[in-house]
Amino acid sequence: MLKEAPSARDRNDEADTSASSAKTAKAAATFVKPREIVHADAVVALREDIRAKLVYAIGKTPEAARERDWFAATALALRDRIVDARDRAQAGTVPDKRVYYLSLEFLIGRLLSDAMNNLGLVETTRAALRDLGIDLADVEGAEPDAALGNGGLGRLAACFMESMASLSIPAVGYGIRYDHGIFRQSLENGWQREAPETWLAEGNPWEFARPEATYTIGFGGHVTMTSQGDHHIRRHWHPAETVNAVAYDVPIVGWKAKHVNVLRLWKAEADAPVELARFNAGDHVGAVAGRARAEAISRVLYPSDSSAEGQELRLRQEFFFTSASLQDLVRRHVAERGSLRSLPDHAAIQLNDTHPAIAVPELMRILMEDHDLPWEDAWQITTHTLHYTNHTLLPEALETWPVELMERLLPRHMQIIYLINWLHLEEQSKNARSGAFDVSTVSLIDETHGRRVRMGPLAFHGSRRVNGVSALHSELLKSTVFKDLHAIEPEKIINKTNGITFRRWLHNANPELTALAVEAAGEGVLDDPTLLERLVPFADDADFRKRYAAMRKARKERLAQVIAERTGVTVDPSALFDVQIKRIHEYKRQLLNLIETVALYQAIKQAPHKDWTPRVKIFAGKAAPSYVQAKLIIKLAGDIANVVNNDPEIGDRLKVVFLPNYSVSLAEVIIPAADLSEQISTAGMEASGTGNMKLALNGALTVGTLDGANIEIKDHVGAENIFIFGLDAEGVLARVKEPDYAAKAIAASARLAAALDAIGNGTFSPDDPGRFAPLVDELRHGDRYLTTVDFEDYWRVQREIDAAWKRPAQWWRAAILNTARMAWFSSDRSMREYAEEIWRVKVA
Ligand code: 26V
Repeated sequence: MLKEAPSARDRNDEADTSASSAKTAKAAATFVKPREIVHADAVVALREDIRAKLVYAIGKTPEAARERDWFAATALALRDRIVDARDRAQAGTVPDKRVYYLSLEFLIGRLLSDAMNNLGLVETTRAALRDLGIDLADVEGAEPDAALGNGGLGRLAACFMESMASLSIPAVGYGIRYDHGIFRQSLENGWQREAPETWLAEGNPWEFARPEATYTIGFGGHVTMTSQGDHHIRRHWHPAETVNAVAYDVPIVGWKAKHVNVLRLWKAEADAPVELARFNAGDHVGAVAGRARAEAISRVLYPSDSSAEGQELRLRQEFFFTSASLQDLVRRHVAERGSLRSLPDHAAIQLNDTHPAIAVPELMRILMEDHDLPWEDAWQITTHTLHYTNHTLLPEALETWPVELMERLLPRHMQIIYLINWLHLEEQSKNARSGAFDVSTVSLIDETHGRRVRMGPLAFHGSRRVNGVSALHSELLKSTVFKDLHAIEPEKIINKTNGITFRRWLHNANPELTALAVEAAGEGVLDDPTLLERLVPFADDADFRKRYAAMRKARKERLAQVIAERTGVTVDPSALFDVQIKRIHEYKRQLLNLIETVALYQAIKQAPHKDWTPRVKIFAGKAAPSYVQAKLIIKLAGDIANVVNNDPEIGDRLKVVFLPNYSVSLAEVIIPAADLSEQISTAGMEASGTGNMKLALNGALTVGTLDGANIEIKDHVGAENIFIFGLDAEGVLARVKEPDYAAKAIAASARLAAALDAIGNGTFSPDDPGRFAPLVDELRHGDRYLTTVDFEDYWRVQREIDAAWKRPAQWWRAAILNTARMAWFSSDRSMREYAEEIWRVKVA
């Protein structure tokens, strides 16, 4: 329940949510961009640099240049300034300790606004381009997203890279330079269609190719043994196949350009593009087949984050980038320090999920085979250098690899894993002799589904620290997936709640709100988000609330335009914008939201003259191409939208839109325009969530379950400024044990039963009445995600939200308090905690 706003008089006095667009356009114009002092000579210098890049690096005249060319020229001119900043800050210095962040995904989005903002050159660039007759917004729009990730895990890696640079933590991010990022989603008659994404089609002006940093990555082959009469048996891997990993560096500039880090992405290349012997023998096709096989490794990002499918190419990607990264950091360490024994003192490696977990045996192999260290020393170094972050508890997403595949692709690694496991189980059976401890529960090999290597336990056992990504998630790690390993090493699991970079998600995405924050809290708020707390008293200031609401209104008008352009649906910007944007997954329960939409539609139809709160339900998100139920949920959203949006009886009381091709840049448009943030996963299933943080920071009120970081958001913004509903994680565990819980929930709710009937009987799919039977049947007979169980409470809280929207003073008060109290969710805070408690690196 939202609290009363003390200075509120009556609702007409407040920033009314139905102000005319002319009025809000004027209000929007009164926002000034915060402080950048623009020096005329800096503008001229940048202008001439951009012009020179256009002419000499791109080879175009200003007259012939397209927006994409101006973007490349601008990026190149700014990249020079990033290089200068790096040389000013770091030239020739060797940091005491570096962080290596290994991630198969970096969901970066566009880099131009980040670079300009952190260089302090937003207005300078705008002015320089204006002199050239070019609009900065058009240039920004011409940058393709670097979409090298699926969702939360990849975006987190990108936020962390930006924060580490801003905190001057010496760090290298390691990943894959995919030719094709996450697929482009379009809707064909409401069905998701996937098309390849082509961000590199016109090159990448931010990157530096480093062909001198090339490593050989082996696959397959066999292992031999030698002994030099010292009773020390050495093993040698002779791969059957080798692929080159070539480095491409993207500089990441931190806030105020005080520090620059690098994101090093590996491209796979064949070591011999043409096998000459075969070519000369007349086998022209066979001579280039090896090349295609090698280069396939960095061709495309796997688009599934919902189930580990165990494909060989995926394992090749994981080993390829892990091995290249370890070889690179080992070489750097040896060059700088000589002995590898000091590796843990000067390097902290963070494994982003189990995707790089093959680092455990690969680092062992490099230390033993390439550097002749004995097993015990190699193990000591490995387990003091590696750290592992877990991002999911869902059993189907936990990686395991068939032993047979590992033996074929990585025979030496499989031997090392066997030995690690043997030593580990020996130790445990000694400890457990008295008790009834079953060592198979902590084994690195799962013998129950064929023989498979369990990558989570491998990463756990090989790491110094293991962390979850929210308080609840870390506790659940201890009591569920890693219960037995946790009992053995109770200090190993710690919590590091996720965060988001405020430079992107507040400064860049929402300059109008940033200007308000600066005005109320001072310029220091840009450096130190904890100063956002100074906005708290402004929540009770009617004039400030009015301006805050005007800011939102302006952003909603912009989003309404985007919605009209991309979906053809006209929405009223004064309606409540209710937003659910994230990957489509059953546990995230877009279906709960859609069933509530149907129930609301039916309720409006029954009482059209009631004083309904006008709502626009906005959905966006991609489904894994092989995830049949998720794709059907997208189709359902579209079918409901068609019926609801075209029902004259409904009008503007309810609109439903599904925005195609969700991306980082689309999120930057939607988030500042959201009034309500849907975070409605089944409790215990969303490890953290980070969209929840972006939306709350921008002042959307959350409707959510007690799951992931929602719990901590509630603790920070206050229980009266968030709408919590549904079972908590304990309640879920208890409820799933009750027989027929779904049938009982449906029987107890006529509203739910009617909504399910409508979906199931073809009300929204008259062309194919049985289309949604698979969704409805699953709810009636299984309902693994407790959608039916949480429905009534969700309906209740949504009606509470309807009522709250009609009290604008309270609504905007709560929104401002959300912005004011979200500072803790800055990824700077997350990175400081990792630095201090995991990596043990100093932060200035
Ligand atoms: C899992 C898999 C499974 C195998 C196939 C390929 C693949 C690709 C990615 C993933 C990662 C899924 C885990 C994930 O993205 N977790 C999300 O991590 C966010 C950052 O910690 C967190 O906020 C979300 O709650 C969590 O779902």
